[in-house]
Amino acid sequence: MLDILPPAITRTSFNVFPTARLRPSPFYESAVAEGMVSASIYNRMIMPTGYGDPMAEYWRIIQGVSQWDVGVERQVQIEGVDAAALVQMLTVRDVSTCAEGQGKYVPICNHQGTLINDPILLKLSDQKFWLSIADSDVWLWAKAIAAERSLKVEVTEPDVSPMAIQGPLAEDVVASVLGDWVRNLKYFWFKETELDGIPIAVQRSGWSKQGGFEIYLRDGTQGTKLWNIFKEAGQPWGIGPGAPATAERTESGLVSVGADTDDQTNPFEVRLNKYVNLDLPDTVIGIKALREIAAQGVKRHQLGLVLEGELPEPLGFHREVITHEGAFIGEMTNCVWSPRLQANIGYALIATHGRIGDTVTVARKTGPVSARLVDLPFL
Ligand code: THG
Repeated sequence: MLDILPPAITRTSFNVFPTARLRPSPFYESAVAEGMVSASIYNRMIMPTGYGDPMAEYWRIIQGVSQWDVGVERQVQIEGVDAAALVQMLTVRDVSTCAEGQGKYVPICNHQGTLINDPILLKLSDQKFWLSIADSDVWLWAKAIAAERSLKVEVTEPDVSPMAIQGPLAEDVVASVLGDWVRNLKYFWFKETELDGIPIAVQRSGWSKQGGFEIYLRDGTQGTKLWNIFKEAGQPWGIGPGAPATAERTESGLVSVGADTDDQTNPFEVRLNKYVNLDLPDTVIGIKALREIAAQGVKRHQLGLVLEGELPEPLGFHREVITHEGAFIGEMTNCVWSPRLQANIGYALIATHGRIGDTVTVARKTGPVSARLVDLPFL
């Protein structure tokens, strides 16, 4: 059994030059103290991606409990008498049934029906919402739409930064800190509360399929204190640092907008059909385009790839071309060694005539590699 994960595609050693433009997360000092060795840039912030022991970090998410600095998931706050109206204009999912204290996964499209973000919506009150965003400028987008449509709302980015506690033992850790009531939180539901004077919101969520919570810190000066409370409380369960894991999320079939999608990708192509309601009014941005796309039928779909070869070979910066019987059929958008499947796996964004069971060829940097198209999720 090959018990390693791939190194970064290009080994680098450099420091990030701090500027006022590149914002630190409130948990940045904690991530550094935990021994962060790699990071990515997300929403013009530094997102830790590794702490030097990729296998331990992977298995901690699958079997234990892992603590993540995901302060990069910024909140776009929409508040005012027209807040609910603006939120519905921004997402192609029907959010009229979202209750106070509930969260929902809400794809955002542009006017062409192209997916531009996939936030979690949190309804704080009838006139106050957060969009917990992925990596694109939803604040600019929402402010512009609000102004162009003369809506009575205030669109801001408040001082709110999530920290994730993920893995099968996360519930025990979070309950030990906050109380057994957290065990009754339903998926994406949340509660605003306080912990030792630190204002927080607690939600059952997180970018893995292993279960867990996110603690939304509402005072950026208290990041280190909050981190350490959970770090110490989690010791009996073996808590340790980690980050959103490419291997786990790929095995689990989660979409990474911006990585798995390009400037043409609509929600239907990446398996998000169930979050689109074509009956929503025309004021919903992108809904008219999506109705047309649905009527014409999509041209591409997202499938899994299981590649041949027994050595980890991650994707790096560029998508790789997929051919079928010599002809271009699509692209591989991510690729990672799966410790549980003992293979390189990835996603194909591929013409709809590419079918589950087909054998295709991926043009890798090291040469052509044979791969099988499979259904998602892998696990
Ligand atoms: N946490 C918070 N904000 C976020 C993310 C997060 N914002 C950006 C990014 N992650 C949003 N993307 C996703 C994508 C999928 C899921 C969560 C966030 C997810 N999906 C489940 C699934 O696909 O099976 C369930 C979706 C459902 O059916 O409701 O969990 O991680 N704060």
